[in-house]
Amino acid sequence: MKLLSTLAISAYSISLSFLTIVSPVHAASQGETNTGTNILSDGFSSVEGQLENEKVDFYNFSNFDPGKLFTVEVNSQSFDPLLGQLDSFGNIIAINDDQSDNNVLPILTGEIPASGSLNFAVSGLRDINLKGNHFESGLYTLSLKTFALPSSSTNSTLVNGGFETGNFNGWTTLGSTNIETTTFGSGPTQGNSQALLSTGGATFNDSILEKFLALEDESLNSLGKGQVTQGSAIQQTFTAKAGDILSFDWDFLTNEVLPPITFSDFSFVSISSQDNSVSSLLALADVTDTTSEFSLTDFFQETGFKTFSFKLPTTGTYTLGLGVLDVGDSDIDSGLLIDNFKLTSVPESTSGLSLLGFSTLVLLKFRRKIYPK
Ligand SMILES: [Ca+2]
Ligand SMILES: [Ca+2]
Ligand SMILES: [Ca+2]
Repeated sequence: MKLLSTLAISAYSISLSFLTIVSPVHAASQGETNTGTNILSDGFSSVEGQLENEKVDFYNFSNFDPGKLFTVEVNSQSFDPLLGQLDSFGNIIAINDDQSDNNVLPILTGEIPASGSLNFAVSGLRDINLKGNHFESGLYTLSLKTFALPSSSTNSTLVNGGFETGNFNGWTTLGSTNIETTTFGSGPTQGNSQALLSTGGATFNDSILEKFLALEDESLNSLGKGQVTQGSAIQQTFTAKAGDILSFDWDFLTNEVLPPITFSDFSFVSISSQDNSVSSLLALADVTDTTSEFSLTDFFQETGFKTFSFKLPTTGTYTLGLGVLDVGDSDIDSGLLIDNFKLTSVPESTSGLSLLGFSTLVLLKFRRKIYPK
């Protein structure tokens, strides 16, 4: 309700050579709906607009809670839009033309700044400098959603590890995440459902993902794959016993075709324990690992499914995170299929032997990295 009473939206349009205010400044007050502006519920607003060719429409949304996250997107049936975010001085902060490799509608995400206000520009395709260099026109809807950074509760054990509920029950997600079936073209490895994380769609930048997964600042860049731009992640917090083996199946997919190797999108896993005895972040695969296999999915290439396993050293609460990231730029999507998450209890006396039964090389490599000291 706070949003209803304080949200203010203003809109104006700029042509190539001069500034014209094409619609009066909107100031939404409680219980009032301005023409074309719908403040539907707490955290969600939408504005109907009409773009003219060689023009750019600007919007200001204010009085939001700083630190909350936002997703803003433009939908149009009649033209190919582009979306920009500007700072309070009018400098371009972010531009998106197409939200994914197979969707030309734009989407932007981020954190609401200290000012509590957000500035957006709607233009036509390829007008990346917001100068009105386009010949697109027609009706569109600008939709803005704000929400708090999702946080997870602790499950008594790992739940919904195969996504057979058909949703993310038990998990917490941030970004572009979907449940997929066999029609996707690869997997699942267990049951009928699996999860797909993607770098296309409503993805978030690395610092927001690090906050979401309780990782240190810059830790995703520190994996050495290049400058991370955006991605998606899921996590689950659960309790486990000492010696339990956590395992899951994963398949990294990408449309990135080498070269250039600078855009080495990759996927990762993070495991941490509440007692800090485990604090681990590992790359699962990057684009260089996918060249050998042609994919039957929407992606060009994939690694094929592999199994990751990890022995949990102590009884306690663990948080498991997984993600897929764009590197270098925000173009050309990559994805991560995951399924069959399991906690396997192993009797203490046989745990060493059983451990070797899992993908030994992978496990030894990970253990070395996990216990660096
Ligand atoms: Ca577009
Ligand atoms: Ca499954
Ligand atoms: Ca990419």
